[in-house]
Amino acid sequence: MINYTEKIPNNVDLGRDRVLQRALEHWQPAYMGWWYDMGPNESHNYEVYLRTAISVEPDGWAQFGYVKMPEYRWGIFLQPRDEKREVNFGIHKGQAAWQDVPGEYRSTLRRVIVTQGDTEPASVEQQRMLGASCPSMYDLRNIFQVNVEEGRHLWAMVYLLHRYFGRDGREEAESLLARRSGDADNPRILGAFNEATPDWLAFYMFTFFTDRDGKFQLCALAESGFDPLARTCRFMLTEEAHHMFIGETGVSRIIQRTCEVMKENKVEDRSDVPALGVIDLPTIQRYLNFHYSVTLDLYGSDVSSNAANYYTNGLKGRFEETKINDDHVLSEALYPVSEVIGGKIVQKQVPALTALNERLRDDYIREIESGISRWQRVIDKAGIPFRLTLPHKGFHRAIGNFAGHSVSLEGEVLSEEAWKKQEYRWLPSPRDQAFVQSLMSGRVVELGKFANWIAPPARGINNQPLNFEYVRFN
Ligand code: BYC
Repeated sequence: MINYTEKIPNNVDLGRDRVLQRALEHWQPAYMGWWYDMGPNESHNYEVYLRTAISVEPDGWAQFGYVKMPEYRWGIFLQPRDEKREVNFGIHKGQAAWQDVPGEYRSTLRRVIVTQGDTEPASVEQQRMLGASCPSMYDLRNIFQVNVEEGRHLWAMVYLLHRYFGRDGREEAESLLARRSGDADNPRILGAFNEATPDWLAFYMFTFFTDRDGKFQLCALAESGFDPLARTCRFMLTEEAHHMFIGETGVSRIIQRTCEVMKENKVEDRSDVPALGVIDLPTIQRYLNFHYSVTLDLYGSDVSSNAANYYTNGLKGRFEETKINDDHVLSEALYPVSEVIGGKIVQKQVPALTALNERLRDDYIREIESGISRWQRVIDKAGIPFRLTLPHKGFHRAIGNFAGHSVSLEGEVLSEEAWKKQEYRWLPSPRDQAFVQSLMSGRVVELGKFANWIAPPARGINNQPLNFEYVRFN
């Protein structure tokens, strides 16, 4: 169980380590300052029907109730330790999992933890203005739930930095509150976390695509030989699942509403759809193309010596490492990666050890494909002849072997000029964005009411009805 009587709720017996406790209590007001500045805009007095973790056990960890977000009990929760856990891959395979940071891997581990930690406040910053245009109280509550949990994920990484990395760790923890998403001088570390999330379609796409990168990266880190990192990521994953649910159902509900309105109005020509106040399917496809391609970049270069070193040294594993049936050392194995040579995309085999980013990206793509087919079913059920497709892996990429090449949706290598001509057939144009935002010009918060452009969800939160007061504005 989690101890909520302390200033910082935790299940790591924080009270026994006074120095650490004081350091974190010193960071806490800085975190609150950041939340007041960069957390959801004008929300500090709202009472929100949120779930809070009460136990790290898989059953019954959540408790629901009204909370003012600045009073949310952010804290430090690790999955319980398995005394028999070992390092399961790389050159240290078979050793007892490390309870402390091995000296030689200190700076590498710190960098990975900082990169992970940096994404959490970044996403809160990206989403901070969306409350003003929410499509319902249900959706407003959901975005706030995501935001407070991302805040907690930041706490999770900051705990590791303070507990295991001394003074450098404390400095990194401060920098995590100083960088800002999209800031020209002090941006967030990874590309996608500096993009704007200007509207709710973008928010749902982000939670479907980008939070799922979170899932796969956390799964890889949950295999780490550094046990405290593995245990904290395991607990974070339970929260991540809900964020992806919000994304998948959010987009699905938008598609459903569009299809309903098209059928009601017997629309034949797609260009008539926007006039009906819903988002046309080609615009949804262009948003999908954008969020997918930007998220693919988050896996890093296709061939990466960093990734090989993380693996060899037992710091970051593969997705479901312990379920894979091989030597877990990868000294001989090969893996295919794509490359652009002479205007053509070709595949070549490279040492699997160097292709671990690509492998994780491929695992991710498989899961994305099933999600897209669930969205497609909504369109098929309505009998509308439209196919959602995933762009080619090389489309609109800025990191890895495809960076610097102009690849079409179908995977044709084009001249930059030819690509530019098609850009706004493939990616959201300023006009698309202006249109989507025009539908979301104000918030919808009457009990049980939903904006015209989105269908209600199948059920409410925690078995509450859809007309439940999920947020009290005071
Ligand atoms: N943008 O060998 P390379 C989440 C840098 S999302 C900018 O290709 P490596 C969440 C890279 O840092 C999950 N820079 O890459 C979701 C390196 O720079 P340095 C976040 C990039 O190191 C939603 C250089 O390029 N967690 O949790 O193998 C809401 C060459 O590196 C990018 C993690 O990412 C980019 N896209 O892998 C809230 C896990 N890609 O160090 C939360 C931790 C690469 O040479 N991070 N670079 O200066 C990692 O494991 C690795 O850092 C990466 C990159 C997989 C990101």
